[in-house]
Amino acid sequence: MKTVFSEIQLLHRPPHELHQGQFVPYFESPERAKLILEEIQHQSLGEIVAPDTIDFSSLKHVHSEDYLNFIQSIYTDWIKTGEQSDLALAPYVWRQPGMSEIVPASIFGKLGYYSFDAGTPITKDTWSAARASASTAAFGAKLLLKEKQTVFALCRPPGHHAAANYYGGYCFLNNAAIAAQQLIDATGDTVAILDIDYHHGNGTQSIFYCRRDVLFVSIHADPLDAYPYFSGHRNECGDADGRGFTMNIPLARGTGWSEYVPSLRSAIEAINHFRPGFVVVSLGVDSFEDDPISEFKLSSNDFFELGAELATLKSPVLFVMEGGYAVGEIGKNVVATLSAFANQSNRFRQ
Ligand code: Q9C
Ligand code: ZN
Repeated sequence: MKTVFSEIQLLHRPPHELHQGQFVPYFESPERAKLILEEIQHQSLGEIVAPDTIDFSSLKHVHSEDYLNFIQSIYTDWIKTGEQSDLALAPYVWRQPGMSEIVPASIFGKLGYYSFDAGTPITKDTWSAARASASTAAFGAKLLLKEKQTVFALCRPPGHHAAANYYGGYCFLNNAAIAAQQLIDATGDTVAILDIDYHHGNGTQSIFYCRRDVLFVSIHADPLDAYPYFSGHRNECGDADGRGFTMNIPLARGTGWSEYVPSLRSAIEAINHFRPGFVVVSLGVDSFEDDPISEFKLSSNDFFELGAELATLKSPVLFVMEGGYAVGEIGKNVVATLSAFANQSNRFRQ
């Protein structure tokens, strides 16, 4: 299995985040990606290739132009006001339904307008890293089309919380959505996105909510009890043309492998029934038992089982990296999933 990775992704390094009212070290650190890369090399998963840079017009197939302009320039706009250069930008006011939709002219007004949480700081290198992450996903899609073999897009910062016109949850550009759209634009085929990050992929869901060419299926912590709180309930199943093409499977905190696997199998069954041209797997390993911000109980061994179960998907698969914050085990857990997938696929497909 080939891996796509760009070093530029490592540049985004906020010093801290606002977490439950306190400043704590940023969980979504560049070390995460470095450790995954090292484990891929250590276990000889396959070749590692660098992406070319995605063009702005491809980003516009998923994100609104005004949002892209905002995320690209907000930090430099702020520096131009004469503020310190080593700080991280974060919003502190948001709009509720019923309030004005006029886009504010001020920096902090814009930050609130284009975001949904305060825990996702923007630094001088955020845009470069986010664009490199989107490039990694898009190049992964190209590689999948060219070589017709499973590809792993080692994306960072992650993407599944970012919607067409807002960021949050450590995500700025929706890498999985960008890859899916790339596959659709190149082939005219359909895509299923299977999101197994611990947190609901609210951004991906919202991007494809009214479309039937993309089936979005997500298994995640119940939003009654877990971030992002306002998205991911079972009754969210798509709208307009997309009604029936979003499927949410929320699970209780404390869920272990034996409770997880029936949901995983029904998700895979729904996807195989849809018969997509491609499957994009939003791979978060924050379902791990020792993840510092999550409450599922998958063990490192369970990630081998997870990879083997995913191999029952019947369409070509692009893996896109999302969350996972237990840095000590992140490499092991990701590579366990990918290598078990590769081994099972070899046995059952060819
Ligand atoms: N700092 C992903 O796994 N943090 N995002 C909650 C506030 C948000 C996780 C506490 C967690 C987002 C891609
Ligand atoms: Zn997550």
